[in-house]
Amino acid sequence: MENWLTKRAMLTPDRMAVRFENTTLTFAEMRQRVLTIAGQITQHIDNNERIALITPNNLTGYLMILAVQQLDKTVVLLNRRLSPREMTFQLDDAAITTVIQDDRFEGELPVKQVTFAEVLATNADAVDPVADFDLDKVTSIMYTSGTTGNPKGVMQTFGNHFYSAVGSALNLGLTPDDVWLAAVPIFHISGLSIMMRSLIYGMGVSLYERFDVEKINAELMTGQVTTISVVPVMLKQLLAQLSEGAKYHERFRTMLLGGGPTDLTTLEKATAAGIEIVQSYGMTETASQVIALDAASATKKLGSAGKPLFPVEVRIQKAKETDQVGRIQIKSPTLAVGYLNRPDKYAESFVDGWFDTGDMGWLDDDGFLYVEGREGDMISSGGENVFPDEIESVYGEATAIDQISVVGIPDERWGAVPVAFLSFKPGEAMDFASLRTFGRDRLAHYKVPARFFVTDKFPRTASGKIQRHKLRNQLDEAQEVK
Ligand code: S0N
Ligand code: AMP
Ligand code: MG
Ligand code: MG
Repeated sequence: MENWLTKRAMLTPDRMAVRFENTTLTFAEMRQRVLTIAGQITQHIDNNERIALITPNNLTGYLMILAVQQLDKTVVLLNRRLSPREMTFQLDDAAITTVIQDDRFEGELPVKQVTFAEVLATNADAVDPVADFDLDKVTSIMYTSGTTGNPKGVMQTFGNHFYSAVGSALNLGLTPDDVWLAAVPIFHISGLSIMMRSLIYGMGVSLYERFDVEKINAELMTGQVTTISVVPVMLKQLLAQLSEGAKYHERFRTMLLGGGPTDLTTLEKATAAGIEIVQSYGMTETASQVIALDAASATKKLGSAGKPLFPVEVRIQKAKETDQVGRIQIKSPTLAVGYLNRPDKYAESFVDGWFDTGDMGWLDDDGFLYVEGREGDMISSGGENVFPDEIESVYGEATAIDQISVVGIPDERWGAVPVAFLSFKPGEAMDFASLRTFGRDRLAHYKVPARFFVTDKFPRTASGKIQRHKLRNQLDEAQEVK
């Protein structure tokens, strides 16, 4: 397929491409900026096929992602909230020697670190854009964690992004005036998919570096934005800040909600506020939503994630014929082509050609999917996935700790947060501050347990595995570490 940026700048050069703070770029202007930055990048990198970026949602990071595409290289997008230790694993796995980072990023990494300012100050010619975007080319890699083992680099092709954008448009519709508000991170597929839709549709993006609730609510009332992607906590915050009777502009038509479970009360509040919520279900491996509600069913099927998008098939694999709930499995041209360096691990996720999501759910008689949660005690904190095993293994290295087990508990602000039950070795102890610091030095801050409880009772299965759901019942009796 012809280079999407070239094609887009030819088709609709004067349409708004992206708006960030006080800057607005048309597609023609954006193309020029991107080709210049691509030239500047070449002065800093080795002859690597992959370029790693650490960026929040700012304009420079946005243009950098597009620039990597123009260099015919693969962008490795690091979650900016990860600890240097976690990033180091990913950089090593992706064989990265140079990372390009936002000026405000502070971590020290065992690779060459080049700041955005250094890149932008470089004297270099604009590059000639690559002619084609090969649909089979791996264009982006983002890491995802699992119940066990190390994070895996999910390899997404141009074809994945293309089918994803088309599937979304066939459900949500498309107008030449569409503008999509991107406050979800561009280092996650929730945000990157908005960038890809923008190129493919010729759609404007209103980019937000911070999830500024007041500003975003205000923008949704101006009619300058037609669509926004949110995770459940964002929806909750928007609703809480919305004043009684306030209405979003009539041109605002879709709030695409995904990334984690939403409680019914929140959905009902949104409906009462007249907000058209399109609930969706998707993951990094499916290059964003693969299941989504349509606007007409939004209130009829409250709580459902919707039906498979046009290119997608879904099935529920049940353990027994009589079960209602089973494993959600997907067939889709948006399915990533693999985990970097881990073909074995990716192959294990397929059952008779169906991708096993690891999530549980059921389909009603009309074919609507209801998601019932994920195997392996995953905690969804503000749209970020947190895996107890990973936290336990990090804290297992603390010399004072004998045993530790992590569970998720409901949280007013983040939906859910991890808390830890632990026992110390004889004669040893740590206070809350040192436990917290230990975690924050090694893990993304959202993974650090919010509270710690001392216990000597770790309920186990016959095979010796700790039963986390039983530990949660001890919350009220266990002694909290202060
Ligand atoms: C909710 C967000 C925006 C909160 O971040 P905020 O308010 O900007 O925080 P900071 O100012 O950076 O930090 C303040 C303190 O808060 C802590 N913190 C930040 N985030 C979290 C969190 N998630 N949980 C717990 N704590 C958090 C910071 O650590 C800091 O504390 P200190 O100072 O102590 O360090 C932010 O979390 C956010 O952006 N969340 C969303 C992430 C996301 O997009 N997830 C989705 C991933 N999944 C997918 O992409 C697949 C689904 C998908 O594609 C999709 C999803 C949604 C909508 C549409 C789609 C689609 O299909 O297109
Ligand atoms: P990620 O790996 O960050 O892309 O997160 C994908 C995971 O988020 C899925 O495997 C689900 O566990 C969860 N998720 C996404 N959408 C929904 C939804 N609508 N309801 C419940 N969980 C969801
Ligand atoms: Mg994940
Ligand atoms: Mg995040």
